[in-house]
Amino acid sequence: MPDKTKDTGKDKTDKKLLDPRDATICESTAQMLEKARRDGVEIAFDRASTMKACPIGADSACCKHCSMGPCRLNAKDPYSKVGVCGATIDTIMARNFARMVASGASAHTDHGMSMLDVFRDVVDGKIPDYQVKDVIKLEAVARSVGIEIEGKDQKEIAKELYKELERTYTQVDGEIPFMKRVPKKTLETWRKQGIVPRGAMREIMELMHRTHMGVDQHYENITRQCSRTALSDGWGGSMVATEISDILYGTPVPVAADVNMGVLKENMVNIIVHGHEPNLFESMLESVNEPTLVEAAKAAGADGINLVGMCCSGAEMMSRHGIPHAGNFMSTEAVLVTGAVDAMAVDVQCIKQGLAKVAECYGTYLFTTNPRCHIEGAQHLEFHEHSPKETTDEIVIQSISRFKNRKMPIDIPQIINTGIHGFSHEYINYMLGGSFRGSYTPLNENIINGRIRGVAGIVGCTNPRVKHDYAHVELVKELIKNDVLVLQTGCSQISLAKAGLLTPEASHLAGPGLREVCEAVGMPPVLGMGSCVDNSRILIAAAEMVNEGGLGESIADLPAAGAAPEWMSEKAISIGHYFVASGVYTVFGVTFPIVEETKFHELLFNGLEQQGLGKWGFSPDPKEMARMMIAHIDKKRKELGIDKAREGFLMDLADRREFA
Ligand code: SF4
Ligand code: MSK
Repeated sequence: MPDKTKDTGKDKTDKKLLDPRDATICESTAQMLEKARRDGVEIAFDRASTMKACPIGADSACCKHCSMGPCRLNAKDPYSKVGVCGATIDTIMARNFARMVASGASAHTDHGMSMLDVFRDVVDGKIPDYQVKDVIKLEAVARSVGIEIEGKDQKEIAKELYKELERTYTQVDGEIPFMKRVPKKTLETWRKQGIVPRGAMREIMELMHRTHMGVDQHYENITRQCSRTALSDGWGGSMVATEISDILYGTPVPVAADVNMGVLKENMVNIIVHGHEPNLFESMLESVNEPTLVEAAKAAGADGINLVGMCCSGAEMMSRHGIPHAGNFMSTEAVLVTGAVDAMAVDVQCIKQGLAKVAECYGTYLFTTNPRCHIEGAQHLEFHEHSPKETTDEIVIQSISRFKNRKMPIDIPQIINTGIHGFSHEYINYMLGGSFRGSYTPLNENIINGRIRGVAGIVGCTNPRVKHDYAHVELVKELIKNDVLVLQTGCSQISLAKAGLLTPEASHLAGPGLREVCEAVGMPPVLGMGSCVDNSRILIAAAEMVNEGGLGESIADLPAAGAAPEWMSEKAISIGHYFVASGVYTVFGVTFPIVEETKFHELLFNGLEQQGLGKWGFSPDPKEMARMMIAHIDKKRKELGIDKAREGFLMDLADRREFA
């Protein structure tokens, strides 16, 4: 632990450390970063300040795929050297990129497959604690993959759906079920390019094989398999995860929810669930409402039990049930510094190992619950879907004992932001079209008539290499100001919720056209759709917009763009690449693992678009990012012949103002 200098309250390494308000725009996180330093506790912001990123790795100009290396190439003169085996910079970068896609896709598809396992056992009556909650969704998903539902009972439909969706993972040859949801022309392009995915297991396995030393050594061919694998995530594993979660736990509809560290309560037993799979969280929701446990909490002197989410399972539970949310990825250590968290239960993905040390410093109980994710120093209490409450009840019991024996002073930043979350693509359909004529027609019409300039999906992580939350907020403000409707998921949704943009009142920050639509419908200009796996909801919304008509024939024709301005995970690369392969211009911030002016760079940033797919973009500056996305949206409007309509709308508006 670093030495403290008592008079300033700062530790001796401070010279290298960022001012907390330069590290984050989240006031709660900044306050807790200050407190952590006073307490002599190190969190990721400070680790990032003191550990410089490796410049060769940042450019992806190194390879360690065999023991003839590791080989380092020269990013400044990329064609001056090759690896010992002769691998060029393009092969090395494409292989590294492909392995990020493979890893990210594995995370989502393994999550989806776990959800499908639970669904099968629920349907077979082996898990009495969960049920099919959303029968309408069950039937809709079954119909969407071609299952005839007339005359069949719920169990029959569910069993058939399980069998069909299992192919998403295991299918050796042929197209996976959700290809039926892909707009015709997009699917034709994929068939032409040979990138229609088979089962995710096969695609990921083949991608790992191809990127082994001495196998695929053509960056274009590696990228094709990259696209196929990423599509098996977005239109496969991730989509199954979202759809099955909705079927089991309910499809989200808009709900008011509180976000930020002020949702912690000093006089209550505070339990945080952090991770990605909803099963643990759903069971915890049952446990914290168990009368005997509530009584036990009261007997320990608490006013009750306060269940709070973080990161993506938090975003999912907030969207589905309005559970309060304490913050995104970069606040998960900081929240423990409050001293108010009695227990944090984690499952999989984006769980920093650093949590264990911080939890130990503040006496918080950290529980790992999934067999895939143990952390040295954390207590492992394995969660079994067949007896879920055994684990979650035990976590609540231990949390109560920690409350009773709290030793740390409590310091909770008293900041809460209330917003509206839970815009599933089904609800967008209903909201815009009304209950009797639910459709995307009004959205398409408002895009065609120019009130809405286009649609942007702003998603992804937060990252201590850049000012936390800043790029998300600035980018989204710039987009809505320019009449671009924003759809959000994951940690980005939490950044914007903390900035107060997930409220109908935020429409005053929108341009005149978007504001008019938001005010007419009573919706925020920024629609929160759930966790990072729920990016599949954005894909479905995009497909619906194409199928509705008037905005081209493929996703690549839409006046739409995507961004992950503060990305950090391999999952984000897989998500980015499935959006690109689906036809979306996708811009990343922070850094991009590639050397510019190489053939691989040209392929990702230009060549894929010429093949009828989308393309990658990069800028660390949110204003520039917005400019790039808006220019792309305007280019698409022009190609669709609807650019004049927007000019007309803006001229009408000027007239109306003049005569007002
Ligand atoms: Fe070097 Fe080639 Fe081995 Fe990579 S595969 S470490 S480039 S020799
Ligand atoms: S949790 S992948 S930091 S969005 Fe889904 Fe957030 Fe990114 Fe993890």
